Amino acid sequence: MRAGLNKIQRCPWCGNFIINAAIKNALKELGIPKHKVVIVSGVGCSGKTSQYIDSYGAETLHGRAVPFATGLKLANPDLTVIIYGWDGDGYGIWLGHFLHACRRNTNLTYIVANNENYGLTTGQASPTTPLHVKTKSTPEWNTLLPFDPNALAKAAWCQYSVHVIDKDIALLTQAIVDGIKHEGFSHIDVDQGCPSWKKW
Ligand SMILES: Cc1ncc(C[n+]2csc(CCOP(=O)(O)OP(=O)(O)O)c2C)c(N)n1
Ligand code: SF4
Ligand SMILES: [Mg+2]
Repeated sequence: MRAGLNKIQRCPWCGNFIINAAIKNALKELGIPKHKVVIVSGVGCSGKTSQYIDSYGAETLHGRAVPFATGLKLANPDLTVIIYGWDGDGYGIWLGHFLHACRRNTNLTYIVANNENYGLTTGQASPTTPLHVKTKSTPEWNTLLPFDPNALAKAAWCQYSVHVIDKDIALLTQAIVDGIKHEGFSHIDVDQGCPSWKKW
């Protein structure tokens, strides 16, 4: 249990603040007590999310939050398990975990803070970086087409896969409420503002 929350270590105006607030709103609306919630994250700017929300939490390895959370839920089916991940983490390094979780349909809620870059490592291109934009790793322009995470999820038979923007906290909260209520694997891709690196 994270009773004493950690010092904030994110840039001002980072979209992760809004997503974290929406998670808190959703848990409050559903009336789920904090001892029944586990936030599982990997490595990235959002990695400390479990320390900013008063519940149980686990910070796992880069890209490994999905299998960790799957084991947790299978062993403790009464828990509400929320995975908080990112584009580089979940769509890049370990895309396979995401797609197989869609197929397996374990009752988990997977929120992806998709800022279209590798923020923590100072703004390299990720699998969702738009074509032709400049990043740290593509100093002229990004020559690769981004993929559509919701289309991938649906191709892997995910029955609840939505795309929302962090600016609309009411819609985001509702998407998380619906995702938690969905009995199976739910995927919420959030268009996340990253004022430090996402200049497009
Ligand atoms: C196995 C492994 N490879 C690489 C890294 C270095 N690393 C840390 S965060 C990160 C990328 C983060 O990008 P993203 O997942 O999109 O999260 P963001 O910081 O943008 O929220 C990388 C490559 C690592 N920690 N572990
Ligand atoms: S680099 Fe981007 S995602 Fe990371 S804390 Fe700063 S604004 Fe947020
Ligand atoms: Mg990212």
